[in-house]
Amino acid sequence: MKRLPPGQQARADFPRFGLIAFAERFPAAPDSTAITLGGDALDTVTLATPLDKMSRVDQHSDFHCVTTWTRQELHWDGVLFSHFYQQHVVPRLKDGAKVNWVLLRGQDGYRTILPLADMLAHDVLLADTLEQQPLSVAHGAPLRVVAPAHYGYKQVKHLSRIEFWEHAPRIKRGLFAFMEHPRARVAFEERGSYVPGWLLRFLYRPLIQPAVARFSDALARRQEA
Ligand SMILES: Nc1nc2c(c(=O)[nH]1)N[C@H]1C(S)=C(S)[C@@H](COP(=O)(O)O)O[C@H]1N2
Ligand SMILES: [Mo]
Repeated sequence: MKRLPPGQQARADFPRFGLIAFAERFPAAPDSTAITLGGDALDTVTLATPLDKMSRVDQHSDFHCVTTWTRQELHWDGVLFSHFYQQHVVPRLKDGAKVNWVLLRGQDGYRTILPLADMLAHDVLLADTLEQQPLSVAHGAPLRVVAPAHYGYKQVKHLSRIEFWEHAPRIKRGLFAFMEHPRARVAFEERGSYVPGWLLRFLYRPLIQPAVARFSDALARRQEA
């Protein structure tokens, strides 16, 4: 077995997971592949089928959630974000536009930011299959970000909108601002802000089981309805 990053513990399954507030939120259009591009670097445009005809890559990688669980060896398929950026974004950039930050938004209202440089890394994908099956609603249908060097909370599911900004957009989290790090690199244990990563391990671990239960109950209820 590969060594795990600092503070992580392997689990055998791959649970549907996230901030509790998102357990009951589902994508409005899990079959729509449309992505809207926005931000101050270009004029807003919606691409109906942005992945069509792009060359595909597959990837085996480990998935690390900030709450300390890791699922090893997932098999994703999709397109490289760097390729997507070259193909769909660069030709649309306004003259003199500077892009330093990418804001990623999901159909469920979830959002987060990453530096453009991190998004352009060789292993960042826009993935639409997992274990050779189309992405399920549980794991991010129709399309999600896969960025294995970053904690799960940067890997937006149900991706519907990508924005390109010169300055970092503010993600308002109020009292919970400590739960957001602008980069969230797993190797550096960048779990959050203001509080060291090793300390957050112990704060987060007790939250895993209740969150897994909430997310799986909500999904079961949705599938019954
Ligand atoms: N749209 C959206 N993306 C999201 C989340 C979410 O609630 N909504 N949760 C994040 C968190 S904290 C984690 S750990 C992973 C969980 O991915 P999984 O449900 O496929 O295990 O999704 C991330 N991306
Ligand atoms: Mo997470």
